[in-house]
Amino acid sequence: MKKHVISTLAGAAILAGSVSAQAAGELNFYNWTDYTPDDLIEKFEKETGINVTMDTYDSNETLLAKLKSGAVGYDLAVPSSNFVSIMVSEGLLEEVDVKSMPNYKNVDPRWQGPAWDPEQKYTSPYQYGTTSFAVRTDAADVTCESLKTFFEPEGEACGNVSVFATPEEVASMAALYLGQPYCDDRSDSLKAMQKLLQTQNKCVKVYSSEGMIDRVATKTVTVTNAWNGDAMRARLEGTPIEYCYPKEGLVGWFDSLVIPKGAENYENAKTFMNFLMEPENMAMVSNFARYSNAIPASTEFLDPELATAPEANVPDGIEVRVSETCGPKFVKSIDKIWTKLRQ
Ligand code: SPD
Repeated sequence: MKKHVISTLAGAAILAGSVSAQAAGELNFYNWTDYTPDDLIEKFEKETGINVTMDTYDSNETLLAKLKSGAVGYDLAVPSSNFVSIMVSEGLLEEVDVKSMPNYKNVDPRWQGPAWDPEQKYTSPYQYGTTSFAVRTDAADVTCESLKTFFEPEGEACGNVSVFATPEEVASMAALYLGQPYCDDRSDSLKAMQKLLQTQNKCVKVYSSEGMIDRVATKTVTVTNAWNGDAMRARLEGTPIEYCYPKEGLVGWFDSLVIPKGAENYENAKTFMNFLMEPENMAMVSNFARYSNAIPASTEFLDPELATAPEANVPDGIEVRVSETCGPKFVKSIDKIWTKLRQ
């Protein structure tokens, strides 16, 4: 009996030990769909012995809601710049001294201490790019010239449009088209935005922030909301697609790694942040997802077509207006407009 007690205790101790040893070797990574290369994760696991579990989301709104729900269990996530300040002010992120990491020296000085994290206390760089729309070049009634094609499509294009499933980015594009500042919560501006989104709604086939590459490849839609990297991937896979630089401009964004509050594997998350600031590793991300990154020395490892790709090079004279963190009045209003639109 005694032996049993001892062995039970020993077993419990071993179990406790093995649980914590296992916990020390885990990393739960929550990232946008189709944004993390498998070979990068395999390399990280091989180099560090840390086992990575992936989960994905479709938008900043989904990520924010998940972190706010408290039911997290994630050690790393990738919000866009305009959501970082919301997460910081709501106490959803762990502090992490990114500047003291060995590979921080590899970050382009112009992206060190960025506006959304001036002391680099919460974020390390992932990728950056633009949001616009793309068209099938073999389709009727589509042109890249203006955001009109996206918001007020005509002819055969109407009924064949795909739009992101969350309001934040669509509202920013609508602001560009309407000539408004971002986050404009004046009632006339909100009314104009609502009217425009209702007009567009009549021509929308799909609201989704995922699966754009397949929908365009199969010609399920001929006009689609798009991030530049996804559009480049679609083109390289043989789809006749053009990423549009409309005269009204594009939305710019920068995605970063952050550690959610209470992350169980905080040290492993830091290890990944540092790992990703290694030029060769960051190049693996850009070669897969086809966006720009903030590690200049990664250039020598990048696929050559990235440097010259039309999707990665904004033509002269086209404005890229970086997305902003909107105030509560605007967020509430646009959520209401969006909910009504999607009923
Ligand atoms: N395939 C997923 C790409 C995610 C890019 N991030 C977009 C941020 C938009 N604000």
